[in-house]
Amino acid sequence: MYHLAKGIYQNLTRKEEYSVLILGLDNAGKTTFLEQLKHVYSGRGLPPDKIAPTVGQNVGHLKINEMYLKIWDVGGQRNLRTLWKAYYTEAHAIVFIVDSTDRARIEECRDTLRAIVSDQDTEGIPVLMLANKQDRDDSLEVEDIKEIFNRIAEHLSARDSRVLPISAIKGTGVAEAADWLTSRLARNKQYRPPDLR
Ligand code: G3D
Ligand code: MG
Repeated sequence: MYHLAKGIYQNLTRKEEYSVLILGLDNAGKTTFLEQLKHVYSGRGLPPDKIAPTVGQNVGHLKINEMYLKIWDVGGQRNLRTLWKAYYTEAHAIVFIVDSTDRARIEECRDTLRAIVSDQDTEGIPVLMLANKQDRDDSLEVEDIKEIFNRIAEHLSARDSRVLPISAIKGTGVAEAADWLTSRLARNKQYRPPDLR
């Protein structure tokens, strides 16, 4: 009887959880974005001056718009990028962060995104591109970023994708990004169902 009751209880309390992968070149603002999400949706999160370059990974568990998300921020240095692939099969969505002020590496950024979206393990999952650092005067406009990424549109056509402007440091656009993400996770639920925890 105890075991039956325990089993029923566990079934009722199991949560659906989605994994979101935050990718992008090093210095794009991935960790700042994750900490800002934590700040907005859980009241916690590190202040920007306490964020060090990421070695390995950071994970955040957040409830956003009634959905449980496990958000992975994986290091973006070139030698760490080969590790990303290991996360693809588990991911329900990808957030790709672009440093809009880093004109010198915009091509590298585009090539990196192309490699991600042409990998068969990411097929069909929503991709949100965030043009970060929009608070800076020297940042590229979101339209310019879209133009650059248009060239990989053929890899994105069969799935949901969007480019949105944000400032991870100030929090501008972060709620809109989270709203887009959760709506697309829900829409894609049949295709890539959540994990039960
Ligand atoms: P990463 O995790 O992608 O490697 P970080 O990037 O989150 O560590 O951020 C890299 C640098 O960019 C940090 O500056 C951080 O404060 C800055 N940054 C992140 N987001 C924004 C933003 O929206 N606007 C501006 N102006 N800066 C941002 P430091 O100086 O600490 O290296
Ligand atoms: Mg980092």
